[in-house]
Amino acid sequence: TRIELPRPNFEMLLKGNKARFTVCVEGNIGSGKSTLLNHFSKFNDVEAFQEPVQKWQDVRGNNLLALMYEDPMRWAHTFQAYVQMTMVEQHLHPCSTPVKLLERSLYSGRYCFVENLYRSGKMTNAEYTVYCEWFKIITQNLDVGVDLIVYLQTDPEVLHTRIKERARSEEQAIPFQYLSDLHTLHEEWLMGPSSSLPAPVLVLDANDTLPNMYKKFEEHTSEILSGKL
Ligand code: TTP
Repeated sequence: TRIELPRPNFEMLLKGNKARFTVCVEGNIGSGKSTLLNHFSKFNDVEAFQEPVQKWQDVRGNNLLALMYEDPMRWAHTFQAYVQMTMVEQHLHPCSTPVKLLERSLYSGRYCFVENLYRSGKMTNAEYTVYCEWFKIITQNLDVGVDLIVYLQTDPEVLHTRIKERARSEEQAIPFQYLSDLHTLHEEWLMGPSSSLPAPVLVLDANDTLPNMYKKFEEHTSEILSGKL
């Protein structure tokens, strides 16, 4: 007997999708991505998709984020594979407005976090290869393009203080070196002569106070809402 598998109704998905362009917000841990998303979600034309950290903290009772920080050699690949899956969901999710605003993307998982875990020996060559093969299949076959990247560029020293202040329990043992390595990879990917950039980059200095950040968001509203530099 054949099992009837449910099939996605692509026509419905396409009809439900009104997005004309996709903007994703990138930046190191604690750089203020959620603040930017909250600010722009007030606009009628924007639907903002927050990163699903809560999902990573409770995969049928398993806190994958905590496991990854406690024992990266054992859990980094499982965690990043799951992050990649939830990112695909965000990219493909129908959007009810012209502007789709994403917190992070498939690409920072690949070029910043996974690259860092591999280079620091926390992912084996086999794990890295499997992850990258999935990434390639996804990016070559699914509609996961972005039109503009907003990069919240922040010094790792500033982030270290902010992360301690916000006290997300899983992150309390993050060493300064980890933030500094992630910073280098964000810079390599977004500021260098990169062949792996999916879209043009708007760079905002995000070392500033909150009121000053809101001013910068306002100054750059037209670029962010038009998806163009
Ligand atoms: P971030 O994606 O940097 O989100 P954030 O909440 O720090 O953003 P902001 O303060 O700018 O609003 O990271 C969330 C947590 O998940 C953080 O502990 C890093 C971790 N993480 C990975 O380990 N691998 C990944 O691929 C991603 C996307 C996050």
